[in-house]
Order: sequence, then C-alpha cells, then structure tokens
Amino acid sequence: SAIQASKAAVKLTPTKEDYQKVYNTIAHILDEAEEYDDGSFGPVVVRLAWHASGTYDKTTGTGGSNYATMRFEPESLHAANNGLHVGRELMEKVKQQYPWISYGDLWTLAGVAAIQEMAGPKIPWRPGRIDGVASNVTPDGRLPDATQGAQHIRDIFYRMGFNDQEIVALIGAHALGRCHSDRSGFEGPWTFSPTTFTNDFYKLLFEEKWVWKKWSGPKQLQDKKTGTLMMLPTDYVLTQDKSFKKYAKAYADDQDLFFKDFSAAFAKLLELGVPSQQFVASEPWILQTLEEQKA
Ligand code: HIF
Repeated sequence: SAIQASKAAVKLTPTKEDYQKVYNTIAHILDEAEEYDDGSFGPVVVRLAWHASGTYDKTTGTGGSNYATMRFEPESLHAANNGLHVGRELMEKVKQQYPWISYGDLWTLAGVAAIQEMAGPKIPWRPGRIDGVASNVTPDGRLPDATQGAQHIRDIFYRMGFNDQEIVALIGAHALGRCHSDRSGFEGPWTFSPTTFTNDFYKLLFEEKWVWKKWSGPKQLQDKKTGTLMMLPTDYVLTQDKSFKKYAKAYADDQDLFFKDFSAAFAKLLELGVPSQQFVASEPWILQTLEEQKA
C-alpha cells in the first residue's frame, strides 16, 4: 500500500532495541574464534575500542572515539595499532548487516559487548558518534608506550582527563587477552583466564614474584613460578608508584570495587571526544548480555 511504501521511505532513528540487536550480533561473532588465540575475539575487540578512544587530547578536543579515524592511514598503520585490523575486519561484517551504525558507535559497542560477555561489569553506553574523514586522523604517539614508567602513564592518561584512580582501574583490563610478538613485540597473557574479566591482574601482580624475562625481545616481566604469565613495564609500575599502588591493592582485595570503578572509567573512555549534544540519549544505556536475554 501507499502507506507502507511511505513508511519504508522514512528513515527512522534506531532505538535501544536496534542497538541491542547489533550487540547480540557482535556477541555471537566474538565467540566464533575457534583456533584464534584463546578462543575469543573479545580481547582484541576491547583493545580496538580503547585505541579508537584513547587518542583523545582534552586540550585541543581532538581524537577520541567520535570519528573512528583508525579506518584511515596513517593511523591504521601506527605501530600501537598493530594487529587491530583483526578487530576492524570482524566489525566490517557487522557494519554490512547494520549499515546505519557509525563506526565509532560500532567499535565502542563491540568493546562493551566483549567486556560484558566475558563476565565483566555492565558498561553504560549510548550512541551518537559520527564518521569522520581522513583529515581527522590523530598524530602518532598519543597511545601509551609499554616500555615506559609512571611519568609516561600519567602524561598519556592525564591528557585524556583521567586521574590516578581511574588509570589504575582501567589497567585491570589487562586481565584479558595477550601480547603477540608479531604485533607489539611482547609475548604472552597476563592471567590464566584471558577470556574472563576478573581482578586477577591485580592479584597476580601482588601475589606472584615477577622477574625480568631473559630473551631478545622488549623488556617484560614473567612470573617466577610458572614463567607463563607476563607483565609489561607499565603494568609493573602499579606496584612501584605509591599512588598507583594504593588503588591496585584495593582492587586486588575487592573485585566488586574494581568492577564498579572499571565500569565508570571505561564508559568515560568510550565517550571521549564526542560532543555531548551528539548523543541520542541524555543518559547512557545498559544493554543486556546474551545470557540475560535467555531468561
Ligand atoms: Fe593494553 N596492551 N595497554 N590496554 N590491551 C596490549 C594488549 C591489550 C598497553 C599496552 C598493551 C590498556 C592500556 C594499556 C588491552 C586493553 C587495554 C598489548 C599487546 C600492549 C603492548 C598487544 C599485542 O601484542 O597484541 C599500555 C602501555 C597501556 C597503558 C598502561 C587499557 C587498560 C588496561 C586502557 C585497556 O583497556 C587488551 C584487552 C589487550 C589484549 C589484546 C589481545 O589481542 O589479546
């Protein structure tokens, strides 16, 4: 009928339910990893969401998740982004199914889905990012260098607008995933359960004895007991710097506190660089896990 035809022509604003559908599609894809790494694309997608957001500079208001500039060279080729083509290509499949979503919304939503599906805390999220152009790419050097110390971590994360407590809460995400010698040069996972979100990163940091790995690769630490786990110099600094250590110990002792603080800090990270008037909802949404939707 004419009414149906005109309805089809109207471009409706996607609803929370539409984004929940995208979340669900992403969640299923994360699980289709089989032989890849530890059997999940979750960790690499969390890293994609973070690297898309962590270029933010509060002084100039540039960078952040708004324009999804990692789609363009040279940002896609920045050494810090090595290996993230894996996440970007996975998300391309989702984009084909939901062409109306912006890349910035898609990548950040994927980070949320990955954390929630890997048993992490709920991450409040809302859409509104728009696709930018190649001239919006950020300069190299805005993402952290894992070989450095506390001063560098502060320089990088204060530039984004985070404080010491938020920095330490964020770094607990290294409970997930692993380093790849062909991407960053570093090698190995931080925890024994790299596809489950836990506070094990902090527990291991304090409970294990960490020694420098003897190898030709970049300086990293390994646990003395098994030699199978790793810490980056920037991770180990959380046990050395007085202010960082206080928070890291609190998160080692209290998983609920870590989940609460991580959720707030990661939600903040994902919104960096997005003008508030662009968001379609005044408050971020809580999307449901696949498991919750079964009930
Ligand atoms: Fe990472 N991070 N990150 N990171 N990161 C790597 C991998 C992951 C830093 C360095 C590295 C955060 C902060 C910092 C994840 C998530 C987050 C790797 C290995 C390096 C070198 C890449 C590879 O070889 O594949 C540094 C220096 C950071 C500042 C201290 C965030 C807090 C922890 C912001 C964050 O969320 C995840 C997940 C991975 C695992 C990726 C994978 O493919 O498994």
